Parts: sequence; C-alpha cells; structure tokens
Amino acid sequence: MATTFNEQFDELGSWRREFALRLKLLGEWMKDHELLDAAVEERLRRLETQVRSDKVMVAFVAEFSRGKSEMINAVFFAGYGRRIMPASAGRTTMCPTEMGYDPEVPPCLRLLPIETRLEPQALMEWRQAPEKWVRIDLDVNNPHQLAASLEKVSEVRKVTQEEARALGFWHPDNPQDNPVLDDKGMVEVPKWRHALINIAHPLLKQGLVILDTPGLNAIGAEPELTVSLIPQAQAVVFILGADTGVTKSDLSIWREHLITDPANSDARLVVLNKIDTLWDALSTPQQQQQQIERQKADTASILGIPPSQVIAVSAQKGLVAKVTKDASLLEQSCLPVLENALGRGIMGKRQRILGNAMAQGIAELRAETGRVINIRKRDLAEQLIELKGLQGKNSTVIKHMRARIAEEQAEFDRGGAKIHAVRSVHLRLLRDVFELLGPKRLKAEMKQLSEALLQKGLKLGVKKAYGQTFEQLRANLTQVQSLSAEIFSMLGGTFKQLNSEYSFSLQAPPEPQMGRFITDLDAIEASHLQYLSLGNAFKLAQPEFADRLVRALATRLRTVNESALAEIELWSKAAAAQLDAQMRERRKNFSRRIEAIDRIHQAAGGLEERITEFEQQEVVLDQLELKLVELTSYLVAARDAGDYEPTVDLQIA
Ligand SMILES: Nc1nc2c(ncn2[C@@H]2O[C@H](COP(=O)(O)OP(=O)(O)OP(=O)(O)O)[C@@H](O)[C@H]2O)c(=O)[nH]1
Ligand SMILES: [Mg+2]
Repeated sequence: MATTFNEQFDELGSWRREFALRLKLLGEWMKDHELLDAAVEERLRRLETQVRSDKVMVAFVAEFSRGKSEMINAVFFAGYGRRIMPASAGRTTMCPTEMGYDPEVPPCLRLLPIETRLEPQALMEWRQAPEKWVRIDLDVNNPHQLAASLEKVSEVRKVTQEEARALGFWHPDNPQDNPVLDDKGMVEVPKWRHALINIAHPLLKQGLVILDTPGLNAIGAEPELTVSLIPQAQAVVFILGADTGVTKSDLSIWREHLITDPANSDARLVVLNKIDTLWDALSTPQQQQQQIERQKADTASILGIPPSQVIAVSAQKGLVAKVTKDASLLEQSCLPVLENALGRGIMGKRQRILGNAMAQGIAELRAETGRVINIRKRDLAEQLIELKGLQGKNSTVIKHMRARIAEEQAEFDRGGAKIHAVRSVHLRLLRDVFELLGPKRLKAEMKQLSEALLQKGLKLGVKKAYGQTFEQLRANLTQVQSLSAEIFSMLGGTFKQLNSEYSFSLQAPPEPQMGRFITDLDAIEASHLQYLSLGNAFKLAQPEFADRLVRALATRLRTVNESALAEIELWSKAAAAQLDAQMRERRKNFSRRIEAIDRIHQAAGGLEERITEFEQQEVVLDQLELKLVELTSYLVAARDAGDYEPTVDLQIA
C-alpha cells in the first residue's frame, strides 16, 4: 500500500507504462494480421500518446510567504538534501514557476522577460517560441548549483511609473493597491514573466508538473494565470499560515482562484502551514493539539468548508526531517498526511479518467476489428460452399463458375460510384463542422468581444459581453452536434443500403457528444466572470489589459474547439475506414475465389487440397478472434480502475 505522494505517483507511472506497452503490442499484432486500418491505427496512436504523455499539474497558490515554495521543497525535492526552490521571509518567488520534464530539452531553467507583456502574444504562444526565453543550463547532479540557478525566479528590476503601468503593475484608478515608490519615484517589478524548469526528477519524468506561484498581490498578477493556468491544474493546494490566520488578502486569493468550480472541490486542498509556530515549550502537546484544532476549525468556517478538509502541517519541519532523516519530527510535521491526501485525490482521479478513456477506445476498436474478422469468416464459409459444390463437376461447369465470379466482380467495381457519392456528402457536412469550430470563426468572435469590452463605461456590461460571446460559442457546438447527427443518419441509411446490396456488415459508429465541450465553455466563462467581478473589471479600461485577457481566453477556447474537432475527425475516419476495410476484404475475396478456381482448373485433383486449405484458414480465424479478446480484455477492464495491480503475461504468441 503506497502512502506518500511520490509512491502513489510511481504506481500511476507503472500502470501507465504497462498500458502503453500493451497498446503497442496490440498494434503490432494487428499489423501482422492485416487488421490495422488507418482509423484503428490512429485510435491506437492517440491512446498511446495519451497514456504516455498525460500530464498532472499540481498548482500551489497562496499569499506571499505562506510557504508554497518550502512545501514544494519538502514534498518533492527533499531528496536533494537541501532547499532547492528559493524560500525566504518576505516576497521570494517573483514569477510563476513551472517544473516539469521534457526529454527533448536539456536540463535547464528558461525565463521569459517581463517586457514580453508589452507584446500581444499570450503566454501559451510564448511557449511555442523557446528562443525568446533566457536559458540557463542546470547541473542536476549538483544541488548547490541547481539551487543557486533557481534563485533567478526571485529577481526584480526597477522601472518608471509609466513602464510599470504598461506592464500591468500600476493602476492609476486604484491607488491603494499600487506598490510603494522608492525615493527616486521608481517601482520594483519582477524581472521575469514566467519560468520553466526542466529537470529529470523521477516524478516530473512521469508527467507531474508543479506550478509555484508568486504571492499574488491584487495588481500585478497575469490574468492568464487566473483564468487559464490555475483552472486547468488537476489539483490546487491553497496554503494559509498558522501564524497569521486567514487574512483579508488570503480570502481574496481564495475567492479568485479556488471557489470557481464547486463541482471540482476534491481537486483542491487547503493547508494550514507553519503549525510549528504553535509548538511552544511551555504548553503541553495536548494544549498544542487543541490550539491547532481550533485554528483548523476557524479556517474552515471562514472559508466555508468542513474542518476535515483542512490539513495542518509544518512544511519547514517536514523538509528538515526528511533531510536529517528524523522520523519522529517528520510525523510531528504531519507532512505525510498532506502527501497522502495529494496522492489519493489526484492520482486516483487521474487513473480513473485515463482508464475510462482507454476502456472506451479499446472497446470500440475491438468491436470494429471483430467485425473485420467476422467478414473474413463469412467470406471463407461461402467460398467453401462454392468449392464443395464443384466436387465431381466437369471443366465446363468450372469455367462457367469462373465467368460468373468475374461478372460479379465487375458489377461490384461499377458500384464504386455510389460509394463515392456517399463520401462527398460526408465530406461536405464535415467541412461545415470545421468551419464552425475553425480558427477563423473563433478569431471573429474574439474580435467582437474585445471591442465590446473596450467600449467606455461598460463596467456593467462585461457580463453581457461575455454572455453573448459564449452564447454564440455554445450555439456553434450545438450546431456541430446536429450536423454530426445528420452525418450519422446519412451514414446509417447508406450503410444499410450497402449492407443489403453487397451483404456488407457496416455499422455507423454513433456520433461524438458535444456536451462535455459545452461544459468546458461554461467553466471558462465562469472563471473569467469570477475574476472580473473581484474588483478587476476596472482594469478593462486599459486596452493592453483587455487585449491580454481576450488573448488568454482565445488560446484556451482554441484547445476546446480543437479537441471537439479531433473527436469528430476520428469518428468520421472510423466510419470511412470501415467502408474501406469491407471493400478491400471483398476485392480480396473476389481474387481469391478466381485464383482458387484457376488452380483447380489447371491441376486436376487440386480441389480437395484447396478445400482442406480453406478449412485450415477457418481455424486460424477462430484463433485470431480469441487472441483479439485476450489482447484487449485487460485494456477494456481499465474502466473504473481501482488501485494499480501488477499483472504478468505480457507475452504474445
Ligand atoms: N516556521 C515555519 N516557517 C516556514 C514554514 N514553511 C515555510 N516557512 C518559512 O516562511 C518563509 C516563506 O516561505 P516561502 O516558501 O518562501 O513562501 P512562499 O509562499 O513561497 O512565498 P512567495 O514566494 O513570496 O510567494 C520562509 O522563510 C520559510 O522558511 C513552516 O512550516 N514553519
Ligand atoms: Mg515562493
């Protein structure tokens, strides 16, 4: 039974690796038996990529100095034997810092200069341009060098008030939140906009991404962080200090980042840190415990959550305990309780989502492949009857039979035109779908929203402007849904016709459901409105700000549209591939029959041999069918997967 987060993450990793391996073996086996058509291959490839590259992001969010970076050090990096992420009194982490692993990139720290905020691109777009980031190579075997390089995330620089305004750190309309000026009238701002750390830490290698955020003072935070990066994290850890209690600014951060999606409350953890500040030599352990419980209860009631959802720890003592291998201090720090909650909550959920996607994908693939095997079996059975009918017949009858098959074949080839017509209707409808969810349409919607938000005195109209845009986006998805339904019924009709005409066994796969994407849109809209309602709407008066916000929105919406399109594409590919596969099997069938008859004709007495040969092939097909079930059953059983259970037998006959 795994207890720490690290162990649970490791287990998820082995589970995923085993899945990827099984998918690969299944693909190879299918290829060897000519069962791998284009759609099946694509489905397998997507599942494999999903299972291999699946990322889990854990974001740490809190007011400055609550111990975010220290907690990251304690939970993830204690193995280095020292503090890796800078953690110190006062404001330390100045820019959002993401830690992950990309094997294509050497171990390094990449920093995006703050001045990029003056340019229109969203953060997501900057990620595509690694050459614009400042890169510092990291020596992962040297914890000292590693920690020294990471100090960069605390760097600041001084700018004029005007520059600060342009960068989004100074708002003339909201003087009480502005930073203090130094004696020369300059403002201190972060030097970097975002930091990416790439290291081959075992957890990061398995797809964990950690997001450390700077204490978010109301003014300087990047809107994209609030409306895009944090909402997309699989888990958010919100930290409070036992020494400070819940302050007003803690509460505003809680409102801005953590209560946007009540349906997803198990994906957030509330941590009361620094409980060691309550350990004092003059009170008994019982008194201390009581005090901690009281603090937990107070915290819970202010945040409006059950006290059981607040975890009290000491990150710093936890780190010290791990580094000095002090088991009793570790227990006292309660860090293992937090790790366990992180592990259970995130890993369990992740595994379920992945397992269900896998099970569904493989079940469909199994059905499609099973159909192809069945066609082969049926064709073979018919041929056997045909051949057996030739027993004892003279060569005229045989010649006659050959002519009949050749005629059938020619007729089948003539039918190709009809199939072509089906294809072109299918493609035309798909074009409409692509147009509705394509980049051009989205760009136009975003332009309208930008303009609406920029209109002066619109403060009250913000909700309406968003409402209209999202209404339109939802309408697009609804229309895509009905177009898909139209494609489905058209395919169903023609497939039925083709089935009766050519005795195919085509079955149109059901169209994908757009509901999930509409729910995504709702969540995105809610996070934007929540963000703007919390006293951020006045910033919209600044065109740069409105522009940045809309750009961040656009990148997020693009991914929603792209995933919807990808599903539709795969679906229609699967339908087309089914038709292709059956046509191909039929053509092969014709040539096999003709070839059999020619051979019989040439060598008298070859008939019995052919019959035996065909009978053997029937046995082979039965085995193929069994093997397919065997190779897929483990993958299909992943639905609602519980704990990881190692299995044996990865061998393929
Ligand atoms: N006593 C005590 N101090 C802690 C604990 N956790 C963190 N600290 C200290 O609190 C200070 C701030 O910790 P950081 O990890 O830098 O806090 P942060 O939330 O990352 O702050 P910013 O980066 O400024 O946003 C550091 O001096 C830590 O050593 C704890 O559990 N107990
Ligand atoms: Mg920090």
